[in-house]
Amino acid sequence: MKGFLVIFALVAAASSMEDFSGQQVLRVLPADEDQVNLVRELENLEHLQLDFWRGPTTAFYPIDIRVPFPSLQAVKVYLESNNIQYNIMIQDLQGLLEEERREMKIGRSMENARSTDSFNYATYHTLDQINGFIDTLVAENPGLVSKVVIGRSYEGRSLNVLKFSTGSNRPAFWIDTGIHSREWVTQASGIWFAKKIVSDYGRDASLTATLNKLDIFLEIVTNPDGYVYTHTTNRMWRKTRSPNTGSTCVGTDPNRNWDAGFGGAGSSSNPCSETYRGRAAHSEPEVKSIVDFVRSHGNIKGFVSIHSYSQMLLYPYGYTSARAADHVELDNLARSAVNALTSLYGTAYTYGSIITTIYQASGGTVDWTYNQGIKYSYTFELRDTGRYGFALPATQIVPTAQETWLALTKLIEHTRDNLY
Ligand code: BPX
Ligand code: ZN
Repeated sequence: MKGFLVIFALVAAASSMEDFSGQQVLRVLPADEDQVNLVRELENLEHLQLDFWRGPTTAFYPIDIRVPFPSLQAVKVYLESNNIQYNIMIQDLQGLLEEERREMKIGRSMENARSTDSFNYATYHTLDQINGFIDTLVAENPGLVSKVVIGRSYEGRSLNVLKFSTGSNRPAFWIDTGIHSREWVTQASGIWFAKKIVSDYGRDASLTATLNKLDIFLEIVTNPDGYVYTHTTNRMWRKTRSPNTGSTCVGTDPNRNWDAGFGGAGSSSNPCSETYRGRAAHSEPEVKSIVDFVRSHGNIKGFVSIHSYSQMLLYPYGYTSARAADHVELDNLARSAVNALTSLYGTAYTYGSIITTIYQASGGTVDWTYNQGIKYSYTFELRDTGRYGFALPATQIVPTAQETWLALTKLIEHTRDNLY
């Protein structure tokens, strides 16, 4: 009887999870704008259920599309008959995700939740495990780290922010990871950054000087409802989990929901779209909580919002092709941050304004923070460039976090040394 119940529980748990069997991720290479537009037409065919992981943008920029099995033949025939070049980036997405789950079970079985020293930074974790890590880190470092709850998610989860501080009323630097829930390497990197900060304080001269001048705020799971959903139901969930009136489609893109060019090009009014902007600016509690926090703090000098994938360091603007007033300074600092990042493992990054480097996107996080007067506003797109995309193997977590930290350090030091 007990054995039967265990098997039943396993089958039930497995069947509640979205199955990606037979699905592939195609990389499409449009040769001209006509081909880009032909691919755009696929986007409008809702019955195909395509998930655009990246693009479409413009000619020669690869477009990565997750294609459900029933649509695969039709999409391939469409591309071939229009002479559009493509290759299969991920042959077997379900196989990759099953490997990811196997690795998680093994990886977590080795750690001792009671200490951040025995935490396994090289595996992916659930929300409960990350919240446990946060509380343990605070308990271990009472004079340095505290937890600030800035609000509640749509489903009522606490929005936890780590505060690293050695004094009061300091100017601050903000970092968030995981605003798009499926970008798992970002939350995992956020955990590693938190441990790195407490390990370096009092040992590394530059980080110590930073924390004697600036507070650092770090929100690791910025979209907790989405993150839980990626573990329980659909590994490829990007948006929030708030319902939309008049639609059966759930969720808003929290990186199109900010009051900066809200509603403009590069965002969708369709609740079924992955870039749905929401019914109004700041409609999502996950976004509004940060807005309220930034406003009430009043002295945030640097703001970094971390995504994956594409290997890019981006700065405003995304909603307009107008140059930011600080364009030259932001660009020079981006170059120095990217050079530092690349120096560790040779990982190639591009950098520039959002609209010129990735694509036009309205209602994005750092366009809003920049317009609020936070000069050092940046977005990262971490590893990789599409070989694994959102299903980045856990073996790449620590190297990704390490190289990103070198770039982040450049941004933080420059902010520290150029307070305004
Ligand atoms: C990043 C910052 C501001 C506006 C857009 C971006 C790109 C980001 C997005 O479309 O929200 C891309 C991503 O990280 O969500 C997913 N991806 O393309 O890999
Ligand atoms: Zn993202």
